[in-house]
Amino acid sequence: MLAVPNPAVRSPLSVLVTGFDPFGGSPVNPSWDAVHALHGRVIAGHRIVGGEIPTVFGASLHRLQALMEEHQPRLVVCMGQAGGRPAISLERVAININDARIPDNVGAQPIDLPIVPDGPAAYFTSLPIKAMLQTLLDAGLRAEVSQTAGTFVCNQAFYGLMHLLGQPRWQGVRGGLIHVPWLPEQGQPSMRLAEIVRGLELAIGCALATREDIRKEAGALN
Ligand code: PCA
Repeated sequence: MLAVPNPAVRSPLSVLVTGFDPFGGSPVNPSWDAVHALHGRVIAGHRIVGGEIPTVFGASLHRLQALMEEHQPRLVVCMGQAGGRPAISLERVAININDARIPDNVGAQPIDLPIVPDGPAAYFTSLPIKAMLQTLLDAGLRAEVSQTAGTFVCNQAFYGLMHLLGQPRWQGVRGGLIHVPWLPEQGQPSMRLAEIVRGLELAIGCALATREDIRKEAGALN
């Protein structure tokens, strides 16, 4: 769970980082393990607040919003597992659709339903994903810009996050979604937890330091 509201460790400059609970029959979710490892660290003068989000349509968004209200972060990075992907995926776009391949953790399986009825078809991340990509590649980590976050709970949280961040009260707060590969014990392709944690740490540091993203085609950064 983490994210305990402890005034002693609260900082006016916080970064909210969320991970999802295990789903789809797996006993672990590396996104949560990585967030757990980073909770409480300070990166570029910002305290990292880690929170767990249920892999449940609707409830995940409510939890995310509650964490944002509680911690008033400057930056929000949602993390999720994308089994089968070989690299840390910096997600560019969230789309306004729930189309579940498998049931979520309470058995819901929405098909072709909008996340926000009458909302825009898509939102782009406000994270500097090209600069983050460059930082991760320079550190020798496998990383990519991804053009789809899927249509399951992670995309829903990402869309909901960007929808919220568009409201005046969250003006100036940036956010987005990062997908991570399986851990070695879950299957292949995989990435070790230490690499995922390092990648997340570097990505957050880069996002805090970068106001304007670099403008380079992703393939040119390799
Ligand atoms: N990955 C799923 C939901 C929770 C998670 O970690 C997804 O990509 O939608």
